[in-house]
Amino acid sequence: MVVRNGCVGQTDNFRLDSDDVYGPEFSLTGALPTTGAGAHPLDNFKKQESSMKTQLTILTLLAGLCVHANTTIDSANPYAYGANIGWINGYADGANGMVVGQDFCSGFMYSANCGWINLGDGSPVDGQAYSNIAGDCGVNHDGLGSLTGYAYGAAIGWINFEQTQGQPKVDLMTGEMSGYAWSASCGWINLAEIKTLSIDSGPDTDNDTIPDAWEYRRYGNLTWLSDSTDRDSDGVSDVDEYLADTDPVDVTEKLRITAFETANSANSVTWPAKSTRVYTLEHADVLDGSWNTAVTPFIPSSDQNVTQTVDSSSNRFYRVKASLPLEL
Ligand SMILES: [Ca+2]
Ligand SMILES: [Ca+2]
Ligand SMILES: [Ca+2]
Ligand SMILES: [Ca+2]
Repeated sequence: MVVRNGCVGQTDNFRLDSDDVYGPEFSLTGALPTTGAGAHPLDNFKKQESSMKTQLTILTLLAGLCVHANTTIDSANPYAYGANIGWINGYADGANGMVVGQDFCSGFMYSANCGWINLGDGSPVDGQAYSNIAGDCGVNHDGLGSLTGYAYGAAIGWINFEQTQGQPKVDLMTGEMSGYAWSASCGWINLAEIKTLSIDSGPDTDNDTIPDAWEYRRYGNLTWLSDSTDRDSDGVSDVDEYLADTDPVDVTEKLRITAFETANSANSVTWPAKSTRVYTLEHADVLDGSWNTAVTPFIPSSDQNVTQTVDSSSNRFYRVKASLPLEL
């Protein structure tokens, strides 16, 4: 396939063949680009809308071969930028755009200059993450915000999401991305202006509300964990263990307040926390169903016992809630 003229620095005889599994050899060279040089590339994007419509027609045919969720990308903050290829729209047409998942990404980004860029088909062979070997390629998410692996554009080849220099990342509190992806044919692509509104839970083929990837990672199959069981009999259902990302087959691990202390006229609350979840500490003076936020929601930097100092009330109830990122 011939590289489009829009990719500056490429000649029209550069070829990618269907058996080009890894694409051009990856190397990290050169300075990181700065955005916004020259005329505003968004203007350029709008001028090429007619070109995009043609591409959308083609994509409709491709989309029938695999199932994609709607994009998670904010339509108001959808753009990555490559100095050599201009803006790349993660929201795309709104139906086939980029999907940031708990374990892996899927869907497409769209470049007016370079066409559609595939982030993966949403069905890794092992159900957990793309292996990035033949037929199983895409961009993975480690659950902590870091993106790794390969996207692919028919016109520009492989785009490497790597954590050595580019360090592409999603802020799990805001959805804002940062860092760079690397294209051997087009250079660095800055992700800093893309924002995802949610983190997709991924496939749930056994319909038990527990994402299949989490079931595979925690137990290795889809049959043991379910929406009607508490497999380790710790009083927390498998579904609630997923919501708190605690081990569903370890009776000693579950979300609970493990210490409460009063010292120096302040109360402190301690609980075991995971770096994949958002925690909210709430208080109430009476148990009438209404709770107030005691500590601004946060994600701990690592799995750890968290202690939060709250107030000095001598007669108050506290509770801790775990939430999936961007689902408060
Ligand atoms: Ca499931
Ligand atoms: Ca299951
Ligand atoms: Ca349990
Ligand atoms: Ca447990």
